[in-house]
Amino acid sequence: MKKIMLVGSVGCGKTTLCQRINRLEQRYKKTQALEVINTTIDTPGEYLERRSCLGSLLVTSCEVDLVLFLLDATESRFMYSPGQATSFPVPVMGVVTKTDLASAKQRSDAIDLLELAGAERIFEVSSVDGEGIEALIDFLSD
Ligand SMILES: Nc1nc2c(ncn2[C@@H]2O[C@H](COP(=O)(O)OP(=O)(O)OP(=O)(O)O)[C@@H](O)[C@H]2O)c(=O)[nH]1
Ligand SMILES: [Mg+2]
Repeated sequence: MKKIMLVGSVGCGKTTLCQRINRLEQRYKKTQALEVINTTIDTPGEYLERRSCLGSLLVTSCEVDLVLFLLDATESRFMYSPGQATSFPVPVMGVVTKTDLASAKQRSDAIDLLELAGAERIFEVSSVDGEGIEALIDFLSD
């Protein structure tokens, strides 16, 4: 399994996805600090949202093979900068989350925004109904 770090704004579904890809029980827990779960590093949404914390994400990304930029398809805020992926020393993939709640337009807008942020490849997932989870796990298992 590739080592990954999950990045995304508060409540976008990082911890829930982390539980899903590590086949753990689904349990809500607010992320307060960087947390290592097997080969996954979960991060608090505040680290992306507070510009002063961005350095911590960059330093920690040196420990992983891949960074995943998550974006909640139903969220109107966009916390990534255009091309932000290029500031990371490892490849960045995009993950559109909460597809079970999103319209087709919200999903395609989220894909466009993750491309704008510089994500190389984009996955669409729902941690609730399981859409896209196996495809993501397969990709991470390569
Ligand atoms: N419907 C739906 N809800 C989801 C999905 N993923 C997460 N949620 C819900 O969204 C809320 C926030 O999920 P978290 O995984 O805690 O979000 P997070 O990105 O880890 O948030 P922080 O730790 O605060 O940065 C929870 O109530 C989850 O149950 C999804 O795919 N579909
Ligand atoms: Mg969390």
